[in-house]
Amino acid sequence: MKNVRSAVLPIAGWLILPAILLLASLPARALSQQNALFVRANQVGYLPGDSKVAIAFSATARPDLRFELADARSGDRVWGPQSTGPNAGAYGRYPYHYRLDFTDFTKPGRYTLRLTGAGVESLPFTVGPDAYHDLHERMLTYFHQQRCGYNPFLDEACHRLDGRTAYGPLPDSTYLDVSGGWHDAGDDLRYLLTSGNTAGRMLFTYRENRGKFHDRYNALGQPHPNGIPDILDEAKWGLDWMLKMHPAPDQLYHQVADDRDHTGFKLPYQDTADYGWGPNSYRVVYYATGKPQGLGKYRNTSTGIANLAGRYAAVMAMAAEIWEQDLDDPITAARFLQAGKEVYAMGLQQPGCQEGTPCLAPYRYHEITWADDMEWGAAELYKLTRQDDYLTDARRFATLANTVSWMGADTARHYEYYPFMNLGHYELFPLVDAAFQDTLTGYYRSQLEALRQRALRNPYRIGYPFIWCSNNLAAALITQALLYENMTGDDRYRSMALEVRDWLLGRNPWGVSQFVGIPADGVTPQDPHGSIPYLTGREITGGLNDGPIYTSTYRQHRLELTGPDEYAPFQSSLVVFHDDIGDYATNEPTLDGTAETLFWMVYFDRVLGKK
Ligand SMILES: [Ca+2]
Ligand SMILES: [Ca+2]
Ligand SMILES: [Ca+2]
Repeated sequence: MKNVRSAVLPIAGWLILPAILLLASLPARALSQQNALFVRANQVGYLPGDSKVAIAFSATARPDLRFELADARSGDRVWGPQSTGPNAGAYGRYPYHYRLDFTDFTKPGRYTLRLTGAGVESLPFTVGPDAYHDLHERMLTYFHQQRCGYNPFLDEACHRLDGRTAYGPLPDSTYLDVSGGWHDAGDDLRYLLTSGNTAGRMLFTYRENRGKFHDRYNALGQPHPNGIPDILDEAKWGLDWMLKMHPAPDQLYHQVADDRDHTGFKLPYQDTADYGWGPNSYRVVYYATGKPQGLGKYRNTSTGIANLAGRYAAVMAMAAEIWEQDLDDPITAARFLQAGKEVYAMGLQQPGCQEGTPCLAPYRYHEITWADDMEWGAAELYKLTRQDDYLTDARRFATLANTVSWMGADTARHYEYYPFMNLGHYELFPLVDAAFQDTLTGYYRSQLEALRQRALRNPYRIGYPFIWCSNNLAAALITQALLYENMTGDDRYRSMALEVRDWLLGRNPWGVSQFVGIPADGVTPQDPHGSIPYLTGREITGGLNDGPIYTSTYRQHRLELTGPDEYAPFQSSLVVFHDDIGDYATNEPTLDGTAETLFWMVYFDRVLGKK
């Protein structure tokens, strides 16, 4: 969840000068808008077989514009010049956009894209089968610095007194050991809602790409190999915490701490937030009652726990299979499977959604879908147990989950349709007859088609709404398009997925990759919102921002930027993005959004890249 209140207080001294600084520091290009001409490409690059479309945009019509590719080192032209074609339409504040298609260029190398004779050039990028080489391994270090308990990035232990219970079957404030897991975003809360999905995305990514992961770190995230793929070490950190959140066969806790956390930037091991037991002391752990909760001014509208329970079951079943088969650890595997079965049964008893629990502010994770999660859980449990009840359930929940999604919608509440794509349909697919398989692929196709229709309306081919965490939607859309292709052999949505991938990696109005530090030599977020990057000054490599947001939504939150906006020429009345530590709406990396990208980062590297 967002570090909602910390954003308003940092660096008071900077706030005195913004007008002067803004004028002084705006790039010269902003001061001559009439002649403004820009080009954007994916900063990481393209596989040889990818559709490859860069974007040029301009304040004025450029009917004679041409473009070419140059060798990044020598500057020699290697392809083109080629006509840019007609104006692809307005976007944001620029009325002219040109789609620069160089799909037929496949020769591996490092290149830039130049607007011929205009003195405008893209950042360098790779074309080649290794363009995505090992990016996912670098991204895993992001999760190290999110770890609660022992944090290997800081080499410090935090929140060792978590927690004391609320709403639980035991008396209020009973001590329960729920240390571990991951902080949720730039703050120090921990949610089963997002962490369960994060562990699930890691296990899914592993299972789809067995044998393709490095071992450079141990279980604690220290740089010593331990014989276990690092993606499984990371997942295990979350799994162990999830087991603690399920301390008895019929009990489930879902959240540690609440928005009282938002007292400003603080290192996790020096947590000044006070939950009634003094600063840097015990924090509250919430039981999943499936009913409205809130200890302060605000309450949620929870109706059940099946969203959390279904995912919990899916994750534990996947873990059981991997620990048994790949790590030869049947004892741990049995523990995972037992936990999964128990929590799944709790989900059957309490259909509906457990939302995040607010306290002082109304903001919360507002998930309303649960059939998707129960479908996923039932499908995974069936794979391990072959008990018919699970398959019957999975089919029933699949029909219920259907096409319910943000895909194709203009807007949605915060995490309303979570996770942002339903893995349940994909996991159920191999378990059912051909007719039901057609139904499942039809669900995916109808969602993707709705997105494609919307995407065709703008030059970037972006069909998702710019609600809060738009990058999470983008990441999920790519996953779904690739999985649909796996299921059907139908690649009609691949190019849409690539356009979205390219947006995330810098082919957007601001020209900023949405991943901190990826690529290493690119233009990436320098001032992400979060305590650790702010207080240590260190790069939290791999973190995916929450991303661009509708300007109207941004204004509602009345955020204060802490410095001049270096991307001011690219903000518009439609959508904004700020590389500013004060902007927790667009520039705060998130645990689960980052996890969602792991699957396709590996896919572009180890599957499509090696074809
Ligand atoms: Ca390892
Ligand atoms: Ca859901
Ligand atoms: Ca900045």
